[in-house]
Amino acid sequence: MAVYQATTSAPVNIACIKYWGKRDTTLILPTNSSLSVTLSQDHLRSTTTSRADPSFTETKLWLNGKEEDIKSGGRLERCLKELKKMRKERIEDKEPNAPKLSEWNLHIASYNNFPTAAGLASSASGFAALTSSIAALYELNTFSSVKPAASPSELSIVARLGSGSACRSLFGGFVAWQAGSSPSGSDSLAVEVAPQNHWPTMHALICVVNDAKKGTSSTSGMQRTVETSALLQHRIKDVVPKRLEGIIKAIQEKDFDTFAKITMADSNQFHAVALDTAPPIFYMNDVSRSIISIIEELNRVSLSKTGHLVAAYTFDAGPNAVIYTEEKNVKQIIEIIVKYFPQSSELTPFPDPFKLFGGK
Ligand code: 2P0
Repeated sequence: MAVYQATTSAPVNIACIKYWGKRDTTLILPTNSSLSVTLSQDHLRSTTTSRADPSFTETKLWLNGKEEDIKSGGRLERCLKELKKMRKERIEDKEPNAPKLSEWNLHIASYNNFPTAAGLASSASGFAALTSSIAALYELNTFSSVKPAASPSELSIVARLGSGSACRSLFGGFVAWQAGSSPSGSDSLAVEVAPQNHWPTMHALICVVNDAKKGTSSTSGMQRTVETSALLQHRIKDVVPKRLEGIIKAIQEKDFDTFAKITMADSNQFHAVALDTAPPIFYMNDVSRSIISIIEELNRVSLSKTGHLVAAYTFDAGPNAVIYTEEKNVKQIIEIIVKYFPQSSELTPFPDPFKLFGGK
């Protein structure tokens, strides 16, 4: 008896131009386009195994070994429905011998190798791994040797139904999520801006300031911002389009100074719109702000000596910092961060406070 099972993994991505706000909360359509870097090392990944079997009486999901409820009409159900539809219409209806996997229940098990929901983008890698695992199980990416039944951008639409930022983790390297304008969401998808090997000297250092679960979830926080922040409207209309154009050009030209300037400005504006929300949302803490001061000072000195910046900080919906820097500066940045925030690895198991790990 054949076994139908697939395991894939997907990494976290860290946005340089932030997604914050939905124009459609069910289809997860954003109010602005965004751009991120997908980390390539093994530290921050979700790995998902999916199995389809005619004997399964219901579809079940385990997250980090614990069974989770599957909410009727929820995000996971929408992803599964879409993947089953693709399997049926693109493979089973065309190929009479293909097993009817779309009619069978699934057992899905997913693991994160890092803290869940600590502002380290666990939903991004989680829904990306889940989508790619079921796509592999359903042979959506391999069925035809001429053209896959579903392209990575089409699969990014499915991952987006699970969590907005997940669509960007379907690609490696530098990735844009185009907001799109169709009410159906058919053009709200991820595209590759440049593969990782285009700029192999680019590194991301993750400083884990706090790995506790965050206070205000991104999903509820961003809708409060949409409802109450006037600054968000200015950001959507007047700021993001120009920044997106600028950072894509900077990536294409491997212009670190422009990349860094735009990344830091966008992180700061994202936290400004969080503060402009009623009631206000605070994601950064004093340690986060100290890291900003350290990087700003390093850049000021470097700019006066060499005419170039050395690093860019960015913060998501939590206090943890991600520092983008080029390979030649990694050692200097780690040394200075560790000097200000000594590691205590013998006292705390992974992840330590202020733990740094590099990733391209
Ligand atoms: C981003 N964040 O672009 C931004 C920056 C957080 C700050 O995407 O409701 O977890 O599942 O679509 O994807 C967090 O939002 O929210 C996020 P949902 P998601 O990476």
